[in-house]
Amino acid sequence: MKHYDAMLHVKGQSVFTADMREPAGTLHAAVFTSPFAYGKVISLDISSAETQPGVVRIITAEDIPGENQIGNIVMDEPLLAENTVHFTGEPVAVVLAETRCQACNALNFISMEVEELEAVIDPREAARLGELIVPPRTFSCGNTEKAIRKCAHVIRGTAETGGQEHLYLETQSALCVPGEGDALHITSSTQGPSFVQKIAAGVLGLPIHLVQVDVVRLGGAFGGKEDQATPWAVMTALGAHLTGRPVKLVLKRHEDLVNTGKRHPYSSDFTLGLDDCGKILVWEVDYYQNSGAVSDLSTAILERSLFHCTGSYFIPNVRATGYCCRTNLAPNTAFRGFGGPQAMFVMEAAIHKASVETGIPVDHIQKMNLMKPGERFPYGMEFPCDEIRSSWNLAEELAHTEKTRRNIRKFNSDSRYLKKGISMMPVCFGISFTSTFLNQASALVHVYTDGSVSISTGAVEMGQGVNSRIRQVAADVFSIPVKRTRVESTNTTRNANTSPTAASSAADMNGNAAQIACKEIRGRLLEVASGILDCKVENLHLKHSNVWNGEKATDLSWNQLVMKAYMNRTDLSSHAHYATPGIHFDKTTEKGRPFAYHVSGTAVTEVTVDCMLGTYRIDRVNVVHHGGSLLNPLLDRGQIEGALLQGIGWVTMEELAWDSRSGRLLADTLATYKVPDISFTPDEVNIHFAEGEKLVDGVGLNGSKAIGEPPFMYGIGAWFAILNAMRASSSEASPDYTAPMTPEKVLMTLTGGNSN
Ligand code: LUZ
Ligand code: MOS
Repeated sequence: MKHYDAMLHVKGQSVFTADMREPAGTLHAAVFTSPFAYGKVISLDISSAETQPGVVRIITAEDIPGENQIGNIVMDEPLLAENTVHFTGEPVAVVLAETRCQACNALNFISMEVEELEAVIDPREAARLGELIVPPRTFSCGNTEKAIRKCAHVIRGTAETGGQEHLYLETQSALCVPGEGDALHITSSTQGPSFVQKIAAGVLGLPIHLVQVDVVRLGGAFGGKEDQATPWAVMTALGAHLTGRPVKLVLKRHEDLVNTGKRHPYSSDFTLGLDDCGKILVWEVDYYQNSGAVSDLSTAILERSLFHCTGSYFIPNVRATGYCCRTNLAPNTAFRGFGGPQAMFVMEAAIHKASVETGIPVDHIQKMNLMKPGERFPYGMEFPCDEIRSSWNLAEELAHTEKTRRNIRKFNSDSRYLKKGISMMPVCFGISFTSTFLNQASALVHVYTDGSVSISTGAVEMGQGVNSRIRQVAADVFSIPVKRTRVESTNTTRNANTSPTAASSAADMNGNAAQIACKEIRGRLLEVASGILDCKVENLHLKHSNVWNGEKATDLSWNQLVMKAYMNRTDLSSHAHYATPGIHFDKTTEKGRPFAYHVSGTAVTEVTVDCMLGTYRIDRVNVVHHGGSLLNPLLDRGQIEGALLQGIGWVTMEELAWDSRSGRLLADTLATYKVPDISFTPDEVNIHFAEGEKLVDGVGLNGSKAIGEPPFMYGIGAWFAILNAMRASSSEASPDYTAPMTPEKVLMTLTGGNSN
């Protein structure tokens, strides 16, 4: 089973938004953004830019016919800044010109006077100033105050994780073509076509049905196009609405890096209480989330941090509080894991610190506290299976951890500058949008008279292969070759009110919707077959592109059946809706069953650190992953490899830095923002899929589990493996639990220097 886009990709035939053939008369947009992190706008002068060659129109906030509002959860985000600018890179004006060069050139002639205000970029500072987007939120269970008194060890500390640039290959892009009357057709590189549709309608003051949004595929997204594709698409809609001409906007890489939000940096305080054997009794944590200048998805991301505050461990007494801190950075946003990785890093840091302070080996503390079947998460949901412990045990076996540790000790005692390290990273990630209402999807299936099949769903193909999975499911229901099916572009006119392709749930939900629709058509077709063959419908089924009666193939082929059904005036189309069953959550008590299920696994990471240079190599990662009964092992493997490396990048070399005064992003080119490349890829990545929990019918997709996000968190193990190696060089290597662990930081820590 191949990823069906692979052939188009290697031939360069895949169409991305920027590749779309532009209709005659298309205008090109460029966006003037704030050069200031925070300030009152005194004046904005566009007059000289308007006279530049090719410029047709310049749009500012006052031209917006509807509401200047693109917020999705909290309504605090203007499309174009009005009286105040809140971050460097905030859109202020949109230039429309005949060519892209002319539009970009005109940006240089716009001038804005701003009375600068003091920018805040540190989340704790923002919290001190009372700059919270929403009131703090707390999840709790048991009684931490009482239980802490019984603890033999109380470990306190702080942990920090940095942001992360999505670095999707395709930058944010959109093309809007005006239609009849006020109708608009937007092609957008978005994960959430219905969001773009709704928000474009609101900004233009139009009913939603006048705006059609279409998505063919994205060149990667990773969460960066869940909310943040919207403004650019809406700008093209605004331009097309105001000029009556098509408008195209494709961000340059530098613009994309500077103007769009990242993974949220977190700064956290923790208290971990253990008994004298290392059993964890108490977990208290405060997350200071650097939300950026407006809310975007920050509140939902913080919520997921709270859900994952205990990582893969059972802890009876918990109090976790999160603060969405408003700062003068570009609004931080969804990124694979969605607040989960940030929370899990804090948990692992606390366990590591407990090991340092108590002398109990870190893997002993981890192992003895892993979640067991029947135990409950702080939010009340029961963990039904034993996949965390079983993946851990199997990972120890496959990586020969005992022998490997011996070898590492031997190596380290013989080697002066090169030191090896190892870590275990258990992962348990909840599957479903934490906002219950988003857990719905729809599909529209047509069977044409030649027997070919067309499927439309709300899922967006972004390289992850969701279309391949959906085609597999449809081909399976009809028992026809996959090549007889096609997944259409994601389009708001065919599938309405859809959730974004996010939360690892798109294949599960849209695949189930497609399956329901296909089964509906199959039922009708078998009724027709029973009339033709004069036999009971219960005995008939489809197999190998043919109708079968019990164990025997009949003379009726798939193609003939479809044609006969059509001549009989049978409906060969179906629309279906899927809503994830059995989930609910009560935000007043913060208890419920928010997830359809959990995905669990364990990674064992081995590294070598050059303690003279501070550089490191990831030697080997062994992963045991519980993926259910795999629908497409090749795609699953690809998702795990990609997520693992992306996770390793986050905790090792990917370092975002902002100028602390101006709030300007310093790592704003690929020369200064480093991501893992092929030569940094671990020498050996072994992925072992393990079967485990059997999902009930209609949960997961044909027994397979979601794959998109959970493996990202295996990468966190790299940070702890590097620390482990550093401590072999110097047991004084002070673990300050700050990610990323860049080579500079390794070197400075080992030489006692200051990494700043
Ligand atoms: N997006 C969202 C997500 O809106 N809600 C979620 O719970 C979520 N989880 C993971 C990734 N994206
Ligand atoms: Mo996401 S972080 O868009 O699933």
